[in-house]
Formats: sequence, structure tokens, C-alpha cells
Amino acid sequence: MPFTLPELPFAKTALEPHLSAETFDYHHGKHHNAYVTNLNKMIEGRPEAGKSLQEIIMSADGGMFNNAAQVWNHTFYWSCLKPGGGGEPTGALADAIKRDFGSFAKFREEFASAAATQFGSGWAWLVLDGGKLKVAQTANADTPLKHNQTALLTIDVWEHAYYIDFRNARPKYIETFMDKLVNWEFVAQNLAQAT
Ligand code: MN3
Repeated sequence: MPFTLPELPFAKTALEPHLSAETFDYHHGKHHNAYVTNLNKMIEGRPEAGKSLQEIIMSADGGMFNNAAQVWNHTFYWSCLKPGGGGEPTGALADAIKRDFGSFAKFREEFASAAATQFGSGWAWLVLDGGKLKVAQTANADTPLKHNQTALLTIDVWEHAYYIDFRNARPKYIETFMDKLVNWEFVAQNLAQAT
């Protein structure tokens, strides 16, 4: 069964003016779609054709890993966004952030710094690692699953994620993501499922 491009969990205009419909036309309609198409070509007629996306991520390397991981990373990233999002989480997630980072402000600083300093293409993450919340960076398609970490939140810092709306201003994109876009309910749900 070939993989399919999942629908965005919101209308492509829903995050304007922060992330435009044009960004989603390219980022979801062209980039994410290309990862799905490439992966399907690579697994056709091979044992991987019967595997789940996670199984392929764990066992594959090279181009097959890159495309499988990028399919997963992008699907996860869309769920990390919502209209009217951002700000601070509440409840058990807020408590866990305070426990492991000292304060929300400290977490925010560490996450934003990881996103800003990831050299070239990649991702910044909030992960659960050995029962603790941590900030992580991955390059290119690399993904926490491959490092035995559970992804809780991510920001895509490939230039294709922000160049249409923010040009070269990656820090402004990161600030907008934190202030206006993070879907903390999704992050809380990921934490609840992992603990
Ligand atoms: Mn991307």
C-alpha cells in the first residue's frame, strides 16, 4: 500500500498572515508531496512496501531513510501548528517543562537557540528522552525516532519552511512560531501518550 500525502490539519490560509497559503502550496503541496512520491518509488517491489513508515525509518538508510523521515517529520510539524496558537502551555506539560528546564522562559530560549543555530537544513525539537524533556537539533531529514527519543514538538528550519514569508529572517520565523503558532494541545497529547 503506497503512502499518501496527508491533508493539512487546517485550511492553507488559516495561519495567515504568519505563514501564507503560498508557503503551504510549496511546503505541503510540493516539498512534502515530493517526499511521499519519492518514497513510494523507492519501496515499490521491495520488502519495505509492506512496512509502516516508522519501520522504514528505523531500518532504512540513504535516500529511502531521508524520504521516509521527511514524510514523518512534515506530518508531525503540521500538527505542531494551529491558528491562534503559541504562548505558554498549561497543566502537566507546563509542569514537566518547569521541572526539566527550570522555567518556560528557559525552555523557550533553549528551543529558539537550537532552531536558530541549526546550521543549514534541519529541525529543532522538544523530545522526551529517558523520561526527561530535552531540546534537540537534527540535520536534514534526521528525526528523534532514530535516536530512541519521542518527539513532542518540532519546528522545520529548512529555508523552504520560511523563505516565502520571512525571507532570510529565520529568528523572526522562530519568534512567530513560539508566539502565534505552536499547538500546545498537540504537544501535551504527545507527552501524555509517551508517559
Ligand atoms: Mn520542510
